[in-house]
This record gives sequence, structure tokens and C-alpha cells, in this order.
Amino acid sequence: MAAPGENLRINGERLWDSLMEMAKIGPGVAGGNNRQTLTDADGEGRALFQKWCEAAGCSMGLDQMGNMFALREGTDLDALPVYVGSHLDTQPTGGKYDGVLGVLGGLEVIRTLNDLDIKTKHPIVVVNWTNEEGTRFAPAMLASGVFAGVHTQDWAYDRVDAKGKKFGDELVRIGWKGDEEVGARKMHALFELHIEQGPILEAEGKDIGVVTHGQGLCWLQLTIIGKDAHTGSTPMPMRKNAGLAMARVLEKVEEIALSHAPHAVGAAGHIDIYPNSRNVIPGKAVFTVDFRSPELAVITDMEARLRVAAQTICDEMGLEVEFEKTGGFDPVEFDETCVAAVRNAAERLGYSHRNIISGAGHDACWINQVAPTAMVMCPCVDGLSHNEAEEISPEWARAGTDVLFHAVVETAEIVE
Ligand code: HGY
Ligand code: MN
Ligand code: MN
Repeated sequence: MAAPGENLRINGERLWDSLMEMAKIGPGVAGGNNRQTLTDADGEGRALFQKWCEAAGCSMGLDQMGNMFALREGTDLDALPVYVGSHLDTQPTGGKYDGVLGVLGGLEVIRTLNDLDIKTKHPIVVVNWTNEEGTRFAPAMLASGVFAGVHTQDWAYDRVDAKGKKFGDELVRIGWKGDEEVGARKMHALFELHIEQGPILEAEGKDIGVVTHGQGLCWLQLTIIGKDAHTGSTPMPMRKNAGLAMARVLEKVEEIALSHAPHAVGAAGHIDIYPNSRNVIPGKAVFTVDFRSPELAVITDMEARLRVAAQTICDEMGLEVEFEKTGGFDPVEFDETCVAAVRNAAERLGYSHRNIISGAGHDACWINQVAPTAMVMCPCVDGLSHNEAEEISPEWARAGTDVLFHAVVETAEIVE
């Protein structure tokens, strides 16, 4: 396939302006974003994205999970589209680039093709996947998971947030439930541009991460039941302290993850303690342990050991413990041809690059099960993400999107 000439580059200023414009929607309190899925802010961000796509001549498709698909026609009506995109939803204390760079980078590919009046054989579709973050509604990558057939739509619709609101109801409420059957679309390939969310690329001075694999994940929610009691008048030996049990379990999480150093990781980011009153011994603790590793056997081992350790701790303290698997996916190996398109693009454009395993989960991890898929990564400052201080440079954004442009356009085949 004819590759685009190395002089073909995207418009970095226009991309950066769009990123800053989108960042105004659902602002955080410290310079980042709080544009959680299916909130009014999410709806606003979607509307802005749709406006931009339509201004770029795209037609917008919307499926029953709220996934958005902006189509730029190709010359061959029978050719399957090349998809490019990520997610616009953010963490509650999220950054301006996690997910958003991949969606607006995809839009920039379209805008650049329009500027250069380039036609492609395969159509190109820019995607915004609903609820990648899995914060408000667990698990992460929910809508791309339904698209890939990993979850049923009914199960997804029934996911509830901390206030008991249902995913399906909230999708209707913000007015972004489409008619399209989820997963009916067939793809020639999918590419996702994403910030690394880790420190490797910046530390090594590399412009581009050629993502060959993605590590797998296990989200195990524990509910520990003790007994509410007075923190002052209850003798220590009589206490059934769910908070103390949780603390001991979290020590085990650290110990188990470190036993598989250097690649495995483990922590609990979601923690609810009840009744959360200063002078009541906690009678209940509900928390989610997030284990990850590039090796499935390691993830399986970490989960099994934690279940045993938590049960032993609770048995010894006379407390109850319940386990619920609230998310998980196996390690991912991306499509070699698509990965090569990314690597060749970085070479052609003169960007430094290295192979990398994605530490975070992405929609591409699920779509890889139904279509040839690959990812492009750019560095982020100090490897920081899922923090309002998340930052990238305009140069990194441009480099990543140049490589995305070349990989997508080469795969979509330029028509001379
Ligand atoms: O959890 C993840 O890895 C992704 O950032 N949602
Ligand atoms: Mn993301
Ligand atoms: Mn994220």
C-alpha cells in the first residue's frame, strides 16, 4: 500500500486549540477535567465533538450504548472503514488529554485529509467510546466491551453509580442513546492514540510508543462486615473493626504485587467505609482491588492469593468477607500488521520510538478481539495521569497525531 509521503503532517496548532476548547467542558478544580460519563458535561462534550465532525463533512452514527461514529466516506462503497478514536469521558480528577487526545487526534486526521483533498479507498470513522473510565459505572471500557461482545447490553444498562442511578437511564437522560445495534459495525482496522500514562517514554526521550501489548487487569471488590460500635467505650478485644481488616488486606495487596516485581501492580483506588463517623468503629468496608500484569498467570495468582489472605484475616478477626469480580480482561497482543504500520510511520516521520506494553486499559484492548487493532502512544509529563496535573507538550501531541495520521491513511489506502 502506498504510504503517505513523510512531508504529510497534521496541523498541530489546530489540534492543540481543539484540545484546549474541549478542556473547557467539565472543568476540574485544579486545571484538569471532571467530565464523567453520562453527566451533563459529557453530553456537552459530545455535542461539541459532533459539531466539529459535521463541520469537517462527517456524518455521525450513534449506537445504543451512546458510542459515536463520525464517518468520512471512502471511494470504495464496499470497503470496510478504518476506525480511529478513544474516549471523551474523564476521571473525577482527570487530565485534559487521557482519551481526548485520541478522539480529537482522530478528528485532526479527517481535518488534514480535507485540507489536502486526499481521498482514501476505505472510509474513515472517528469514534468516541462511552464510559471508558469505569469510574461512575464499573467496569472500565464498558461500551467498547459491549461492542466486542464481552458484556451484554442489558447487563451494561443495569450498572449503577454510587447514587443508584442506572447507566441505561442516564444515557437516555442526557439524550445520547442511539438506535444502531451495538457491534453491528464491521471494521477494516482500528487505531487508538493515547498518552502513555506512565514515565517510560519521557524518561527515555522517545517521541512515540509503538504499543505491542496491553497488560491485563483484575478488579476484585471486597465487602468486609464487622460491627458498628462506640470508639470510646468498646474494649479493644471486643471490637469487630472492618476498617482495620481492610488495612491489613491492603498491606497484603502491596506484598502480593511486589512479589511479582517489576511488572505486576496492585492497589485499591475505590474505598468506602461505613458509617464513616469519627466516633464509630467501622462496621463495613467496601473497596476494589486493582491488580494488573502483562502475564495472565500472574494476575490469576495475585487474585487467588488475595482471596485466601483476606479470608484468613477476616476469620481471625471474626469478621465476614464477600468477594465480587467487578472487572477484568486478559493481557492483549495487538495486530502485527497494524503495529507495523505505526512503527513504519514513526520511522518515516523521523520520530524516535520504542515498543511498549500499555500499563493502562483502553477501548482498543476490547476492539482487538473483533478487528485488527493497534495503538500509538505519546509521552506525558512525569508519567502522571488520572490527576488534574496531567500534562503533555504540543510537540508530543503533534508527533503522536502525525504517526496516527500516517498509520490510518496508509491502512485506508490513498486513492491517487
Ligand atoms: O483503568 C484503566 O486502565 C483506564 O485508564 N480506564
Ligand atoms: Mn484513557
Ligand atoms: Mn483513564
